[in-house]
Amino acid sequence: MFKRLALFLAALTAAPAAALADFPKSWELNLQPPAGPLAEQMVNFHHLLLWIITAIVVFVFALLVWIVVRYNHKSNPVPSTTTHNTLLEVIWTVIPVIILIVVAVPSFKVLFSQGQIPEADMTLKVTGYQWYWGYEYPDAENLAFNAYMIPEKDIDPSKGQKRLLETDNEVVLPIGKVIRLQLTAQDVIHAWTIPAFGVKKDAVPGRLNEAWFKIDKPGVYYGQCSEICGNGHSYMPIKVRAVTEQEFTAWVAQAKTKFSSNNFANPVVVAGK
Ligand SMILES: [Cu+2]
Repeated sequence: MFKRLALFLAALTAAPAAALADFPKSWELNLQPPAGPLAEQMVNFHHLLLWIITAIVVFVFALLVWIVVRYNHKSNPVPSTTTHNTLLEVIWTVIPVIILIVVAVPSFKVLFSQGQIPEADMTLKVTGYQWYWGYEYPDAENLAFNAYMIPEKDIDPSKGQKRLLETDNEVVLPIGKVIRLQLTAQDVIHAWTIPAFGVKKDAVPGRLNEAWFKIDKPGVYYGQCSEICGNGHSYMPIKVRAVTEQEFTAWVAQAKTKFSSNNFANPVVVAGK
């Protein structure tokens, strides 16, 4: 039985094949395959925890079974009256401490690599609105556009379009680049999330939050607003298309013309004026 369980866990923790579009699937088990270093770290940490938890559960369950079988009223009519055992008490204090250290060290590593933004190759500014997202590319002459969800009645499944996840404008980003994310909101708190990138950060009105990610695999990635922000909360998905650098440059050139009439990029505020 343990062999089976180990096989099952091994299957769970094995890296799934690279997917070209990462989105939630029916009856999905496990996390979405990571598309970048941050998500990879998180998934590895999750798997480490899974093994530790499984070992603890198996050990405690075996102890319980042993106690029930060996020390029930019938097989052990005269119970022991022992109350203290120094060695045992030291062991059951020290071992959990060691387990906690083994968990804490990699957990801080994951936390620090999320918090410390490496030198960024480009910036993407995201603004949350009730109920859509605004995107700005400050490095591309403030290229700016909004992304609204495509309503269910206009979804064409034959084109591979996904209900509640498709947007009218896609966020296009280059692979292999460190992307700094700047987040804010205009009305209430929203949260920008792409599970495959390992990014989830609140977009708060009046504040500028920062996060970063790097995408290793080209493809289409989906996420959703992850902060309950009103009755349109479930209708502000995020769609990112990760492309090569050349494709990205070509897209920027084309997008500048497409979105040239947009003028909602943040006005420059000069102190004292
Ligand atoms: Cu929202």
